[in-house]
Amino acid sequence: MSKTIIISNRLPVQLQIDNGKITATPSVGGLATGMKSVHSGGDSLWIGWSGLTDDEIPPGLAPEIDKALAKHGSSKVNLTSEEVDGFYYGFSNRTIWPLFHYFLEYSEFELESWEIYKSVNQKFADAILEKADDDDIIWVHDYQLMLVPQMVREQRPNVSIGFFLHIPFPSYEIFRTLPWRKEVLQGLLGSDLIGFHTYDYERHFLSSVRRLLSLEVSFNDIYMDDRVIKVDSFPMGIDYKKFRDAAKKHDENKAEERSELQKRLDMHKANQPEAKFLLSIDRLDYSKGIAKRLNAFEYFLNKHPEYKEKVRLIILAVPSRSNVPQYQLLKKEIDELVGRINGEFSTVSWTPIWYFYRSMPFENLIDLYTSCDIAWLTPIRDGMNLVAKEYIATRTDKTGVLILSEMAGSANEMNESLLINPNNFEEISEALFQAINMPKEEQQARNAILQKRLERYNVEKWANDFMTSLLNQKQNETQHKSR
Ligand code: ADQ
Repeated sequence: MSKTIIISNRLPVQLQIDNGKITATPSVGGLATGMKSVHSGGDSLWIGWSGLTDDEIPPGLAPEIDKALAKHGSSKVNLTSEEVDGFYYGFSNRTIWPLFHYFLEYSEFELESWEIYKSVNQKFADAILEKADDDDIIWVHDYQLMLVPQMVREQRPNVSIGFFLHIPFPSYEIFRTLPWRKEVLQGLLGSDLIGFHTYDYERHFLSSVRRLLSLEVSFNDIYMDDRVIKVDSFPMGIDYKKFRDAAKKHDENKAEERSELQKRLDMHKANQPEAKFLLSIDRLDYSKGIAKRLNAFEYFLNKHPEYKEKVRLIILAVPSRSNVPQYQLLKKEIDELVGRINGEFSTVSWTPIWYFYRSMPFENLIDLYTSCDIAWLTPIRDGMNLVAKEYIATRTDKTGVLILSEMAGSANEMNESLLINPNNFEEISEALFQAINMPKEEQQARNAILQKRLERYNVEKWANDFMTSLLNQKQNETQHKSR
């Protein structure tokens, strides 16, 4: 019987080592939840890095770790700290991430980290090859592993391989600047199916394939040797029910069950019932446009002084990649901006920005989503942006306004929100004004449509659609070969 092998940089399991005792707990992230329907039972295996480098694993404990992971259908790829530096912090996050998000000036082209990226991709491919049979289905995730499909294909020509990119695929004019552009495309083309969040990313990819590899492309099929590779878009959804149920439970919480954060939010709301809470939640990443958003907030307060003491911006920034210099600089810039804006506008009874630099437990995310009147998300580029979808899902009474950058993949499916260009402060300021003054009925009418869509195209549907398309593609390819 064929099995499914999922492969991603990180495993969907958190490891803890306490006095030689190992515990493995499943992660709660979007990908892990979304893949639940695919990664279930004994016929599926997830391969990835455990998050611990070789020198962080206490001697003799490796077999115990393997056993703990096996209980969660997972198997680890071992990486040294040099490999993590070159492959993850280096090529993945200093070359591909900035380039694919159109931050060309941040992208470093270093031969050494490219070489490590290749060798680590080979390690992941070898881990698959060790476990895979010819009739297995392999689903490779994201930009850290773009060479894996071809590496597996070379050794197992008949296996079924799907690849999904979680970040944007840039236009040809950007992609062509990468010194190893052909190798990356060839790596991806080892797949039978290549999936993107949006039609635009798909189009950009096909254009690069046509122009750099001169392959025949017809609609969304690529012809290479005797193979046909399908390219398609699969917009990722959220676990709608999980967010919905959590918000309903939150609504029913008695006073003593409320979190400290919720109590604070309630207190401020009671003191200033007419004040509006704006919310933004992102990883601290330059692609998310946090600094621009702060500048736009300052612009708004200057343009509409009547809203001083009447709006409060809550910024939740999750620490991310903090040993990459660009991220350290960004952290400093945001700290300074928040300090300056709060210094300029605060009064004895009002601080315009509440800034949290940390990860928060799920319950507190729900507190914020359900308590804030407006979600304000301004990425400069974003593959999808799930926070926008999560905010809408938690609005049980259908109130709330979403202001969303048109540069986020999710903007394609969220036309009923207020879409803005994150570089246009005038437009953002108008959207904030509109959001603050939007009648309740209008909010509910917009959100009713959005919620219906999000409930239907949830993360489980995303995973199932991809798998169905991969299976169909294999059949089409077999027919193509026998012609
Ligand atoms: P990310 O860039 O991480 O993902 P996003 O899609 O917004 O961006 O997902 C972030 C997730 O982290 C959300 O599920 C959110 O709830 C959670 N989160 C955010 N802040 C948190 C906090 N402070 N504490 C705890 N959890 C927090 C990449 C791409 C995106 C793409 C996804 C999925 O960059 O464009 O949407 O993958 O493909």
